[in-house]
Amino acid sequence: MSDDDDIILADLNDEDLVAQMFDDLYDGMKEEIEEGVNILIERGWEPYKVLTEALVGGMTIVGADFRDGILFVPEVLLAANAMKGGMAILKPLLAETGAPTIGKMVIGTVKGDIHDIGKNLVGMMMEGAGFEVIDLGINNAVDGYIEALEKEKADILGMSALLTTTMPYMKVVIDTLVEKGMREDYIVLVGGAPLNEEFGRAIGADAYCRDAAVAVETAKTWMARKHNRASAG
Ligand code: B1M
Repeated sequence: MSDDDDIILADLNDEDLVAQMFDDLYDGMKEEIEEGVNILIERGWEPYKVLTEALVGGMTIVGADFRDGILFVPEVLLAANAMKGGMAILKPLLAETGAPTIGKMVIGTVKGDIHDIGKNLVGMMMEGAGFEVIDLGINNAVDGYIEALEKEKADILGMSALLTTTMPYMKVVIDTLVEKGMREDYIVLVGGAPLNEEFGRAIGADAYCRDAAVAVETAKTWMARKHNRASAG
């Protein structure tokens, strides 16, 4: 991509600019993404269109290649960071225009666990896919999750655990949701290296997500089901 140095983004037409932004996002070029976003906004693009067509479109390619083992964590973190740069410009504009988000997720690493790289990646990819993400950080006790779910009127609870000693805490959170009669109000997705599908099922989660790309796809699927249920009922 050495030719990229010679490309003047402002000289490209919209279609070529978006294609170039896909490449730049893939290559984790944050400044170029920020510049591209600013150019599209100056050309009169709605912030939501910039988000979905230029950023989410690019991130979909990154997510697919991550899932297929073509891209690895460092590259995805760079792409996510570039995306965050673009999103930081769009965030206040989106808030002004009231553009719809696909859904709202509260996510956090469970009590006793301070690993947050994977959770952060999931949060970024979810934001990239158009979800609003409330990140509770690390070492979250059940009360913190429940308070946030209620306060934020979230659709999805995402929990992360990287230790075999902390993953059982996810069941504590889900059991508490059941006890409080709140379990059916939320889609519960879990992830983290030591988990697997069987564990996800055993603790009563809706789905285990192997990685960030799967988390995005799973969240979209479950949100569509939720909307279908709501419109049927
Ligand atoms: Co720790 N650590 N660590 N560690 N650490 C592991 C997890 C370990 C497997 C290393 C090993 O021994 N081989 C091991 C756990 C063993 C076990 O439980 N059986 C371990 C240990 C033992 C420990 C300590 C106990 C070490 C010690 O102090 N003696 C300690 C525990 C601290 C604590 O939490 N209380 C500890 C500390 C640390 C650091 C602080 C040094 C650092 C964390 C830094 C940070 O996160 N800011 C760290 C790191 C970096 C690791 C390894 C090397 C890498 C984890 C990582 O970031 N992976 C890890 C070894 C490993 O996993 N290979 C290890 C990259 C990340 C992108 O992947 O987190 O799996 P991952 O996330 C993926 C998916 O799992 C999924 O999507 C992500 C993106 O694709 N996903 C979700 C994750 N969360 C999700 C949530 C979702 C959906 C999907 O919600 C919907």
